[in-house]
Amino acid sequence: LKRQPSKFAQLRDLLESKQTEFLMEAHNGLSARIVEEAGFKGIWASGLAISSQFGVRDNNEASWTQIVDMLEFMSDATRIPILLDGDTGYGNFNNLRRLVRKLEQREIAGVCIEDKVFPKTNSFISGERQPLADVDEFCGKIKAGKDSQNDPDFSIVARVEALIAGWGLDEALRRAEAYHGAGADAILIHSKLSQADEILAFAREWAGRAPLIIVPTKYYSTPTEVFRKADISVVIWANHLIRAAAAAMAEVAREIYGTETLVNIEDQVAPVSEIFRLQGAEELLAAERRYTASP
Ligand code: SPV
Ligand code: MG
Repeated sequence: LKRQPSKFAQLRDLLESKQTEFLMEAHNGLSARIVEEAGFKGIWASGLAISSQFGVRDNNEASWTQIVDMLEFMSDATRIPILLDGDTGYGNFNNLRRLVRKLEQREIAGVCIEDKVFPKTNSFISGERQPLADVDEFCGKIKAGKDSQNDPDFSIVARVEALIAGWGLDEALRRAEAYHGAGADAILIHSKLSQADEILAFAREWAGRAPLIIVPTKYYSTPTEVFRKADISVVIWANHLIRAAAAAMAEVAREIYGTETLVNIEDQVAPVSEIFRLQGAEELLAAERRYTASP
C-alpha cells in the first residue's frame, strides 16, 4: 500500500506544481469533508468563514485557540492539506512562533499571514483605510515563523495588502520581494477590484519569483483560463461554502417557519442518512462488529 505524502508535503506540492491549483474554503469538519469529497486537493481555512460560522465578525473576535480547535476537527475529518488564513498571526513574531508549533501538531500544512495590524478587519470592509504592517516587522515575523517550524514542508504564505490599501503596484512588489527574501514560501496578492487587471499586472512583474496565490472573490467573472495563462500557482475560492450554507439555511428556516410543516422541505435537504455517511457512521458500525463481543 502506497503511503500518502504528509499533509505538509501535499501543500508544498500544490504550491510548487507547474499547473494552476485550487483551494476551496471550509469552516468546520463537515464542510472540510465536503470539500475533500468534491475532489479538491486542498482546503482554505478562511478567517471570514470560520468567524462567521461562530457568529462573530472577521476582526479577531474569535480567539486564536478557538480557531485552532476548529482546525483540529477539520484536519481530523480530512486527508488533504489545510492552509490556514492566519490573519496577522494573532500578535507579533512570538505569537506566530507558537501558532506555527500548534498548527504543526494538528497537521495543518501551512499558514497565510497578511501585512496588516492586529486586530485585523476583512479586506473588503473599508480596505483603503486599513494601516499596513511595517515591512521590517513583518519580515521578522515571517523569519520567526520559518525558524520555528519542525517539518521542512510546513509553508508560510505572505499576503500583500498593498493593492487593497491603495498603495499601488510598486509598493506591492516591494513588499512581496521583501517577504520572499525573509523566507515566505509563497506570496498571496489580494485585490478588491472587479476586474483582474492589477492582479495580472502584478503577476507579470513578479515573473515567477515565488509561487503566487490569488483570491478572485471580487473579480469572479474573470475566466480561470486567464489565471492559468498568468502562471498563477494557486487560486483560492475563499468563501463560497459559508455563503452557500447561509443562503440554504435561511431559505429552509423561512420555509419551515412560514408553513409550520416539513412536507415541502424533506426533498430539498440532505437526507439524514447522508449526514450519517459524512460523519463516518459506517466505520463505527464496522468497529463495533470487530471490537465488541457478540453474545
Ligand atoms: C478570508 O477568506 O477570510 C480571506 C479572504 O482572508 S478575503 O475575505 O477575501 O479577505
Ligand atoms: Mg481572512
